Amino acid sequence: MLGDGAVGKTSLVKRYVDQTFSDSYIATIGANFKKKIINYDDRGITLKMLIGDLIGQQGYQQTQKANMRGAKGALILCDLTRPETRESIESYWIPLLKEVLGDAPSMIFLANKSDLVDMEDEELKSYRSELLSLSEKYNTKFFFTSAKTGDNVEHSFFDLGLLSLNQEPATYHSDELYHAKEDISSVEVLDLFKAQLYLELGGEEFVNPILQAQLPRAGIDVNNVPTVAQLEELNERIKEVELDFLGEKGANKYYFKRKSILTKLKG
Ligand code: G3D
Ligand code: MG
Repeated sequence: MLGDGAVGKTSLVKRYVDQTFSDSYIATIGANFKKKIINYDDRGITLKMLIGDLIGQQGYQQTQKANMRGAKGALILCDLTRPETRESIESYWIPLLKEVLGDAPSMIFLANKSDLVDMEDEELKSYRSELLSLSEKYNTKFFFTSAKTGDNVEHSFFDLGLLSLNQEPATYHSDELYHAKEDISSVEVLDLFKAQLYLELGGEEFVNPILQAQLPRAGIDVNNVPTVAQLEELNERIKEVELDFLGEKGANKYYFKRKSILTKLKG
């Protein structure tokens, strides 16, 4: 767990391992270690994860480096209410991690305390786009997390575990989906539709038959680039399917989320 002081490293580990959150802040001196077992049932893998929660105050480099040794990956946190903590990811934490682990460490960036900010806020939009370009630059991903509500906490450790095993995380998580980049191609839209179904239904084996049936009905052939009208038609058709197992309310919710993905389409 890396990141400046008070970004929420200790709280996030506590939330993940002990399922608790407390508001009293005691600065970590040195490092604390906790264990967690993760079962990747679909891959037949059980991972025993040792989580090192390090002192975040900059300057304690010897302590920090000593505790990074042997690590298989890192969650690097910043605090959504303090933009300067995001800047230290690149100016301080990545260089330090690379010194110890070599050029391409497994890492995921976390923007923590999402419960304290309004996600639609203009300032937040620029924060988000900074994070997006940071994660693209380092060929990884980021999550908005909250140790208080637990939002995306499981996803973060789950995916870091996979990266540490040199395994590709399975698919998008909801955060990336619904905060999709602007100006995406129609193929990317279709890919996100698929990812959304995957999330909602929990696996390829459920998603593929639905798409196999619905794509031709919307006139989509995966060998050709889909048109906007075809994607809109597909959205309608997926909604029909979802009505069956989600009911009106649930089906509508996802229908509008996909519609919002469609608005990101280039042109
Ligand atoms: P650190 O280990 O990175 O130094 P801590 O950070 O986990 O000790 O957290 C520092 C402060 O931020 C604590 O509050 C903690 O409760 C708060 N905090 C951590 N994560 C979150 C979060 O997701 N949401 C909110 N609202 N607060 C969070 P205090 O008030 O004791 O300083
Ligand atoms: Mg701490």
